[in-house]
This record gives sequence, structure tokens and C-alpha cells, in this order.
Amino acid sequence: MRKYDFQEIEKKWQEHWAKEGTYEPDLAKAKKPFYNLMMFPYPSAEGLHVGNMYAFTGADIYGRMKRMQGYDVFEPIGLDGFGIHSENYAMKIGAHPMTQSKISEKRFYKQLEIIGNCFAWNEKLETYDPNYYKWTQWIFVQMWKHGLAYRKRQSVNWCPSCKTVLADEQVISGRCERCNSVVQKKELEQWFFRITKYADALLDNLEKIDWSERVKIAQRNWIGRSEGAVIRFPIAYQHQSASGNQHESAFIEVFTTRPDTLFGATYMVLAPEHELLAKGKLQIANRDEVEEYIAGARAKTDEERMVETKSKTGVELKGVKAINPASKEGIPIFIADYVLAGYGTGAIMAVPAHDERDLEFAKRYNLPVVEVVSPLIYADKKRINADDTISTYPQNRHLSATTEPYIGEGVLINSGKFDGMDSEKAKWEITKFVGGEKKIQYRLRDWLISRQRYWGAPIPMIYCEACAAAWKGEQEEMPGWYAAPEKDLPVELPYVKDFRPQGKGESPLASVKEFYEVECPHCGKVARRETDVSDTFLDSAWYYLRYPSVRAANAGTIPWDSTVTKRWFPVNLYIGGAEHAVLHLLYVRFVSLALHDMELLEFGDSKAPVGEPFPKFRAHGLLISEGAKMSKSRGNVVIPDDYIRKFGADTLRMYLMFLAPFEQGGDFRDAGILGLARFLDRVWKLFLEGETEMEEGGTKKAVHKTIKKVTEDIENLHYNTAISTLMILLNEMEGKSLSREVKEIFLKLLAPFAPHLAEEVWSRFSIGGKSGIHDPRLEESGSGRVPKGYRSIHQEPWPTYDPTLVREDRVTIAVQVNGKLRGTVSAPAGASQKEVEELARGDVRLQRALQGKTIKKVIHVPDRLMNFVE
Ligand code: ANZ
Ligand code: ZN
Repeated sequence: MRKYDFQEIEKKWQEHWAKEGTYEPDLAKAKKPFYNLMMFPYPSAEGLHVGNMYAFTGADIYGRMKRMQGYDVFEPIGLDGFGIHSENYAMKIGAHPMTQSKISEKRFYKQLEIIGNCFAWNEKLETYDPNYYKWTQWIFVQMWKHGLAYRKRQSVNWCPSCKTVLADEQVISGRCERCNSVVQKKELEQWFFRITKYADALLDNLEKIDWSERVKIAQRNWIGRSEGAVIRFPIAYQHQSASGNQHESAFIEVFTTRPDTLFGATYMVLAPEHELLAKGKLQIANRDEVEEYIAGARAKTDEERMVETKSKTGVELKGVKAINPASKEGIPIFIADYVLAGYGTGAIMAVPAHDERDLEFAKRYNLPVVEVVSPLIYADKKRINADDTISTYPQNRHLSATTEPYIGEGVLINSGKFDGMDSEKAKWEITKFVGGEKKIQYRLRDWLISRQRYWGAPIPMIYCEACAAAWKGEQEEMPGWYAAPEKDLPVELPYVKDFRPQGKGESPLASVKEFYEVECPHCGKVARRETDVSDTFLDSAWYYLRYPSVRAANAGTIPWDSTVTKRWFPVNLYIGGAEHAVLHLLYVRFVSLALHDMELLEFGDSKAPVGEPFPKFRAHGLLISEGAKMSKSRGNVVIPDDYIRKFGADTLRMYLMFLAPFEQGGDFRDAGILGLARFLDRVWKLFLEGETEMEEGGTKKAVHKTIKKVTEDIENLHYNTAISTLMILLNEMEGKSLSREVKEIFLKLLAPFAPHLAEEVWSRFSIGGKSGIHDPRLEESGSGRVPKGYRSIHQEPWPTYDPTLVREDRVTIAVQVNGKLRGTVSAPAGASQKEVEELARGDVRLQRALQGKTIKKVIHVPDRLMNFVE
């Protein structure tokens, strides 16, 4: 039995903090606002996972130190409870998401309470609250009004198990991010947000924000900017038929990043979905064979098509050729599924000599390989005469196909009048020569918003057939579509008994007449509401904007209070999982940038680019369990509650943070937690059962070094080493007589990690150490008793160290002779020039280095360097 009754203590303080509003900053007036944000959880399981707790604790420790450093810290929490995660969970346990959400809400909030974070409970929010999603819908309407929302028929990713479409970002290696089913393609009309309009801004700003590098890299790759050219290849028929001339103007357009290799383009490839393959467009002699190939390719996912590198297949289009606009040669046209319809123009010029995939394909179909860029010249950056370069190649232009393709830069060969030109320069010269155009291409696609599911915010749009029929404007303007009038928001999600997805490409709302039948906002006739709901990622793309003004905004007339927003934004530190790098973290930036352009938001300063919500983001590591990824099927999912009951939240918090550097993650092992429990027991014993206070007993120096180390470690999220430093200090303190000051410093440093224990000990100290529960200086608070007028340790100032006390005792000084390092000496810290010089001259190695030299000058950088100059 532990003497330290964590169960009683933790409960008491959590209630006391809530009652006192210890963690509720004055949102309207805070002088030093610090917005400490963590990604909110989605309640889609029995409860909070220890992985969530890991993330929250790490963020919380930082926030707690900042509060003690004098900031008004705001650490909000809420639930991302709309969406497929929660709906699937409800389905799995045979519940209705609308009722289940209330049950999950209670459960999650209870858990979030017992982990001991300093959440500002007054401002919590849930994305499925109509008060909240009213404004999610309002944001959709703003997007629509500003031309950033549009509807389009497109082949989209379809998850056969979730029975809904998925955004590209939600397809991981060809599978559904959520349920791991293989994703299919389906043609559907859908709503999109024009995130591609922000591709450059999203990319450029990455250079100006302080984010975990791995997340920046993921975003850069996802946006995938490439510079290249669009080039047209005319089409020619081998046997012109009587009506042959009608195809004269047909051509194939390609996007290439290597227009310099144009002379080496020996064949072309169209994606199987390419529009030229539609019947009647090209006269193809082997139409049947082609159709068969197209059908086969349709059945594969993009991912399968990309990875099957060893078996690239294709079919040549018979009876038709393309003309290479540079060499004027006729070259064969293939269809092959290694070319994707959704990228560039859906067609490529194939240059087997300089592209790996093209070379592989060329070998398989025995196609010519023409080398046009020679690497020789860059071998040592020396330029070789172009004639020499060319002469190293035989007249025969069809080189061996067994060599590796050379993909670098070089000098042009086999390229007519461009021979000898630098490939970099040749890119634009050849583009000009054939009348091509420079083009910047992005991998990023527009954000697909529609979901054919029930549990989400209905998309607030209305379609009127009568208006569409009477339409006289431009077709692109989407005739007949209107935003739901703002006064009608929220478009409430009705209770639908059978909420399960039907898989017909329609939301269950499409069978609820009372929902979809509305009056046209324009002509008043009967119109139809959009019945798809929006992607959950739209809910989470703006929650942080609402947090600081939840109470103010819940009155219903504003999405957020802009004076509060100005005070609190941008967020000071955002912490969350790296797995959201190209989903949430990209969407949330886009929405903020767009709202800024609409002048609905205003923040950013010299330190943070305008409109960037999170100038500093850190990805926490992944927590595994007993050496393996946590998963239901392995049965190794850790639920924090049991551990909290058994060991206390403080012990669990410290254990989680002790595993490894926070950004690295860690391996949760039952056996490990005991060490931290013992540590806290020892703290308890030393502080409350030890000797009464005495005079300083020689720990002062160690204490100040600990202050320095713990402060710096927390700043860098190196919580594991901060804890081990506290452990070392505890060892040193045990068995010594300790001053009150030293004890207080230790407690303050421990407070962010073990907030309840630190608070309890502090409160007992505040009335002179040991006291019984009936001490008259205590008063009722929550489930326990606390000193009257008590001031929380979490509002005490963070300790600062005395720089003279943290100096190392001995330092290593580098000794140079004429600027060259010749050795080192160990000297007492702060040693004078004379002392160091003596030490150096007494060192055997340095004596040798100085032998026979007349030193004219000695340069001394205290504690670091000494240089003897002749
Ligand atoms: C000719 C060429 C020669 C190419 C060469 C590369 C090397 P990134 O950097 O990703 O933008 N490409 C273009 N559209 C494609 C599609 N729909 N499916 C598959 N591949 C496609 O890559 C651009 C390059 O990828 C383009 O440049 C094109 O091949 C290929 F020595 O054109 B390149
Ligand atoms: Zn109408």
C-alpha cells in the first residue's frame, strides 16, 4: 500500500482546479496570451487510447511551464465527433451515431479529466453540435461565394466497405485510410474545394514556419510542384483513308519535366483513360485489343499501376503514329497503365534512354533507345568539346538497351542543332523550337468534400431544376445551384433511423423527403437540397478558430469573436500526430489562408506569415506497446484508465514521458511503470515524512543546474531527460538536510510532470508542512480540503537559475598554435589567461608544438580557447 493516496489527491485537485478556474485565462484581456493547442480526439472507440494521452501529456507539460513562466496559457479541448470514424464505431456496436455521440462524449470527457491536463473546460466544443456545424456550413457557403467551392463529375476514389468517396489524401497505398479496403474508382458528381489555387502559397509558406521537418517534407511532396513544358505531338495515319484528312489537327499533348530530351522521345504513351481513346476520335486498327486493355486497367488502383514496375504492360495503337516535333520522325503510340490519367495531361513522351520506367517498357516491347544527354561533361565539371562527346557514340543512334538510363544533366547529343548545348539551357530552347509552353504542374488535386454518408454536416446547398432550365448565363457557373440562405443555417441533420450507407453513391439523407424537399431560394419553386454531407476534415479545419470564443460565439450570431481571435492568434504551439501531415495539416492551412483572403480573419505578424495558423508545429512520436503497434487484433491496446486507477495519473504521465524523446515515441511496457511509481513515492516520503527544514546542506549547485537543464529540456520537448535530471537531483537530496527554498524549487520543476502530487505537497507546505485533514487552516474544496485562500503551485513563478552556480567546475580548453589545434587542457572554469597559459605550457604535447617558436601574441577566449601566435 502506497502512503501517497493518489486516488484521493488527484480527484480532489481536479475538482478544485475546475471550481477555481485555475486553467481558464481571461480570454478578452489576457496580457501574455499563449495558445497551447493539441489535436482534438475523435471519439470512435470505447474510449481514449493511451496514444492520445501520450500526445496530450506532452503538450500539457509545455503549457504548464509556460503558465509558470508568466503566460496566460489557454489549452482547450473538444471532440471531433462527426464523421466516418464515429459513424462506423456506432454501426459496429449497433448504436445510432446521434445517441452514441452523447455516450462517447461523457466517456471521453471523463477520461480527459482524469489525465490531469490543464484544459480550459469552459470553452470545449463538439463538431456535431448544431451550434458548431452551423458555422462549418457557413464556411462552406463562404467558399462557394468566393469561387472556391464547385461541383464536378469526376472519377473518384470509392471505398466499397465505407460506401463513400475518399479524398486522395485518404487513400494510403491504394487502400482506405480508415478500413484498409482496396479503393476503387467511380464516376460521381461531387463538391470540391479549390485548394490547388493555394498550392504555391502553401508551398512557399512552408519555408517560413517552424514545423517538424518530416511534416514539411510530406507536404512538399504532396503538393508536388514540378516545372516543365507542355508539348504537342501531331498525329498521322499510316494509310490515309479517303476521309483521312479530318484528323489533321489531332495531336497528343504531353507534360514533361525534360523537354531537353525531346529528340530522344522514341514512342508515346497514353493513359488508358485518355480522352483520345473514346470511340470515334482515333482510327485504331486494333480497337478490340485496346478496349480489352482499357477494361483491365480500370480494375486496378493507381497504386497497383505505379508499383508493378517489373511488369509494365501496354498495347500499341495500330495504324496510327505520332510525329516527334523535334526530329519529325513518326513514332509509335501505346496505351499503358503506368501513365496515370490524373496527372499532367495523361500522356507522356517516352524517353527510354533517360527514364527508368520508359527504358523498362522499351526493353519489353523492343523499342529504340536514343541517348540524347551525355553525362561525360559533368564528370568533373570540366567541359569537354561537344564534338568529342558525340564522337564517343557510334553513328548508329539506337544504343544498347541494357545500360542504366542516365537521368542527370549533361550536354546534348543526337539532337540536331542543339548538340553540345547544356541540357538545362536546352530545356527552354527546345521548348521554344517546337512551339511548346512552359508549365508548372502540381500533384495536389482539389479537395473532394462530398461524403455519401449520414453522420456529418449536411452540405448547405440547394439545387433547383426550374432555375437550371431557365439559365442563360455561362455553363461553368453551375446553373440552378444556390447556397442555403444564411438565416437558415444550420441545415440540421435530421434523426434518420436507417443511417447506414447504402452504397448507391447516395447519402441516406437522399431518401428523406422532409429533409431534401425545400423551396428554391431564388424562384420559390420546389427544389432539392444537397443530401451529401461534408468531409470530417472540414469540421477539424477550423475548430481552433472557435475555441477562444466558444462561449461568446455560442450565442449564435458569429463563428468567432474577432477581437478575441486577434489577441490569441496565431496559435503558439500546435502538437499532434505526423500522420495528419497531408490531411488535416494541409486543409487547416488552406482554410485559414482562404478566410484571410476573404477578409474574415486577420492574424500574422513579422514572425509568422499572414494567415498561417500554426507558426510552430511539432509532431509527437508514435507510442507502441510491448514492441508492436497497438491494435485490437493483437490485444495490446492500452487504455489509460486502468493504469490511472492503479498507479495514478501523475505516475502514468511521467512514465509516458520518460520512455524516449517526445518527438520519437516509445514502447509502453507494463514493467516500466513501477520505476516511476517508486520515484514519486520517494518524493512523497522525502518531502512529507522526512526531517523538518534545515539550513542549506550543499545541494544548491545541483539544484540550479537542474533548473537550467529541466527548463531547456521542456523547451525542446526532451521530457525524458528532464525527468532523469529530476531523478538525479532526488538522489542527491535524499539523506541531506534541505532548505525550504531547495524543496520549493524541486516541486516547481516537478509540477508540470506530476501536477497533482506537486500541488498536494505544495499545499501542505503552505501551512507549514505536515498537517492532518482536520487542521483548521483547511477548508472544504471539492472532495477534499485545501488551505484557505490557497494559491496553486501552477500559478507560481517558474524557478530561474543563477548563472554563476551552473557553470561547470572544470572546462576543456582548446589550444592552438598559429590557429591550428594542437591539444587541449583541462582548467577550472573561469580560469585567467595566465592560469591557462601556465597549464598549456606545462603540457608535454603542447610543449613540443611550441618548441623553437617565438610567441608574439596569445589570444584567450575564456573557458574555450587559447591560441599562441608567432
Ligand atoms: C519525358 C521525360 C524524359 C520525363 C526523361 C522524365 C525523364 P514529375 O517530376 O513527377 O512532375 N509523366 C508525366 N505525366 C505522367 C503521367 N500522367 N503518368 C506517369 N508519368 C507521367 O514527373 C514528370 C515526368 O513524369 C514527366 O517528364 C513525364 O516523363 C512523366 F528523361 O517526360 B517525363
Ligand atoms: Zn429555382
